Amino acid sequence: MVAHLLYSGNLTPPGFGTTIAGPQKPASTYHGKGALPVVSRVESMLFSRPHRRYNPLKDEWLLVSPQRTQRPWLGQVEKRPPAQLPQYDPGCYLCPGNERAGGQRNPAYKGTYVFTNDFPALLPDTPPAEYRQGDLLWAASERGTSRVVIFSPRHDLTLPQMPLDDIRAVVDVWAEQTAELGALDSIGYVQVFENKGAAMGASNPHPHGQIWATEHVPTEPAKEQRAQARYLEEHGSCLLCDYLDLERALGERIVFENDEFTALVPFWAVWPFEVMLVARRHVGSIPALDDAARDGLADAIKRLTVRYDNLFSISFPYSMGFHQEPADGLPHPEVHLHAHYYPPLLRSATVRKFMVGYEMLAEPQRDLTAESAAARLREMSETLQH
Ligand code: H2U
Ligand code: ZN
Repeated sequence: MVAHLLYSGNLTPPGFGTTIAGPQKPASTYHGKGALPVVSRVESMLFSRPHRRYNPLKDEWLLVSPQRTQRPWLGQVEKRPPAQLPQYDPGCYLCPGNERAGGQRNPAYKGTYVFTNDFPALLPDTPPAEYRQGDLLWAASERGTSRVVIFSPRHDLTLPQMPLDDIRAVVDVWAEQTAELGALDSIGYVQVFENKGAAMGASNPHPHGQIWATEHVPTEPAKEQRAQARYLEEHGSCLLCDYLDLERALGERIVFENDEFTALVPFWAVWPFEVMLVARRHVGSIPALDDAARDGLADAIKRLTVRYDNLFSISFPYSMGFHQEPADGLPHPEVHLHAHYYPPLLRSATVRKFMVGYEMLAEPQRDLTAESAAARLREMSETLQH
């Protein structure tokens, strides 16, 4: 029998009420602010057994199997990241003054440093072209550029180890780059991201991220933009503003917050310790953040990444990135700036979650509930312990 929830809100997904997609239409309605929904019975009945959760940002479902967290692990174990690195590595292609793999030499930069990727995935001068055979074979040229953003001249630091002012400088670079690239006629979207740690494919421990700017809005932000636009149309309010109100009222998935950003494990999290940093005031892009909000973002990044490092006492790997409004010059009231953190580690420094089998063929699945992940992260100290 399907458990009928005691609560549901104005986030009621389109699949609700149908027999295939999820629970039936719920009894009460939450309007974003005010009375708290009753969740205790739901938690014990539903959340401790296999269930599906809806991701309203992507309009997708995932499977949660909380009863599996105790299963034994005889599979691959990850290498622990090296503990001690030199401040300067003569063999590093990102350290100041060194030659890069492409033959160019980095200047003796003192803070952040941005350069065009020597092996770019996108090229600015790609001539426009399209190939199409009916609805089955379709290809189109894509203009764009890929840049590398070095966060610090120090080879041995990571964001959680950097002083707050230096993280703020990284936020400013993201904002400048988004504005500069977004102003180009050929660019429709600016994707800011960071792969941290070998487990996520980062090619070098020197603290850096990347920016790929493209002509079209890529698949993931486009999916979110569509869902946010539909929500705005149906509810007359912003999806993430309403979601934030709801999560702040419930509290159980909030990790921490400052005046500008809230860090939470989304109800629909897929990666074990997935976190979203959500701007507390409605804003569409990194350049649109004012001075206080940029400080708030730097503070939230530091506090989150320190908690991550403390979780398994290692430099915690993840892929993170921002979702912001398209750079098409049009108003996008539906888009609410946020960052996703997707860390692969599951239960220790060496055991990771694999997105294989069922995830590749059916839908994402997780064992640990979002609520227990949030509780673990809430317990972590905001002072680096190693
Ligand atoms: P990761 O975020 O995956 O570590 O990628 C770093 C980027 O740096 C990668 O895209 C680029 C690679 O192409 N790179 C250079 O542009 N110049 C170099 O000398 C080596 C790496
Ligand atoms: Zn280096």
